[in-house]
Amino acid sequence: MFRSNIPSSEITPKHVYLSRRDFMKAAGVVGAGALLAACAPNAATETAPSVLPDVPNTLEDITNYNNYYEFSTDKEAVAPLSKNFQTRPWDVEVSGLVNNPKTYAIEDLLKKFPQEERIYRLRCVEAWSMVIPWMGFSLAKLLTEVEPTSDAKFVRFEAVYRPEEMPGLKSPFYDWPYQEGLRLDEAMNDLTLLATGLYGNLLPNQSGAPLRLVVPWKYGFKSIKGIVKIALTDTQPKTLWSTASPNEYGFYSNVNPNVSHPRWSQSSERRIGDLARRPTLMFNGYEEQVAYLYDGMDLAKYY
Ligand SMILES: Nc1nc2c(c(=O)[nH]1)N[C@H]1C(S)=C(S)[C@@H](COP(=O)(O)O)O[C@H]1N2
Ligand SMILES: [Mo]
Repeated sequence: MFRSNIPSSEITPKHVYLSRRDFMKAAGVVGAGALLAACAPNAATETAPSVLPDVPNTLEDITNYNNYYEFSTDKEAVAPLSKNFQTRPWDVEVSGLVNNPKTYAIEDLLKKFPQEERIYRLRCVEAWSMVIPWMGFSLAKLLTEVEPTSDAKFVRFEAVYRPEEMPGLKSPFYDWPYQEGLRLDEAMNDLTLLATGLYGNLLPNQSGAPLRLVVPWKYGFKSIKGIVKIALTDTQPKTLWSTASPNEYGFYSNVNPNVSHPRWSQSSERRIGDLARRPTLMFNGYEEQVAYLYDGMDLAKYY
């Protein structure tokens, strides 16, 4: 199911996706779990999930089970609470250690960079996951245009802060605005996406409209929504989650089944819409594309 680098010209605007249940039926997956369970009763729950295919989640699931703490910590409340959030006009400031700082209106970004579809797994740190057909463009394209200087080592992202429209911002537990960061080489990897759409349409508010990051090999919280600022820096940026709870959330936050969260295991996950759990894959299954970024690093130390 994984596709990337598909030119927008090759994408049919209205996709027809098999429903999850139809796909499972067609693939004959229904019986596989039972079969494996019979062969290896003790390992049944750990073994059976690995045969489950990566089917895109429904738009219904993707847009009614969201983490967006500026609105609410209740995943099902984000959709209704964000319904009237205003995403136009919307400017994105790209600044810091770059030769060509620029503020882009969202329309300019949509016009300037061809939008391609990327079907990515999103693995939340809470041990659930989804498969999401995004639309967007590689962050690398935008960074190349603003030209990071030779001093630039990191990219800092800042989300919109609008307390009058975002009731969750009243929470005193977090250091608002939501911010995130990547090392420059992580940001330049082609997988790193600035997402503008979902299932061929513009992003719904609850998914981070009009612009959010998607870093598919990292825990979901790195994929910051409602981006208004992108800045190149020479020091590692602060992030909301590592500030809130540094021993639970580090700067890197690469999906790693071998490094537990202090309060729960990360070795398996529940795919929204599936009954059985499945094993969590190193780098969320994108090891081949991103492992080189961490050569020689102790990933238990740099979690
Ligand atoms: N601005 C902002 N971005 C955010 C969050 C948030 O609370 N605020 N939550 C993060 C978390 S924890 C996850 S798992 C993903 C969820 O993205 P989704 O709702 O599109 O699945 O968004 C991330 N981006
Ligand atoms: Mo998350």
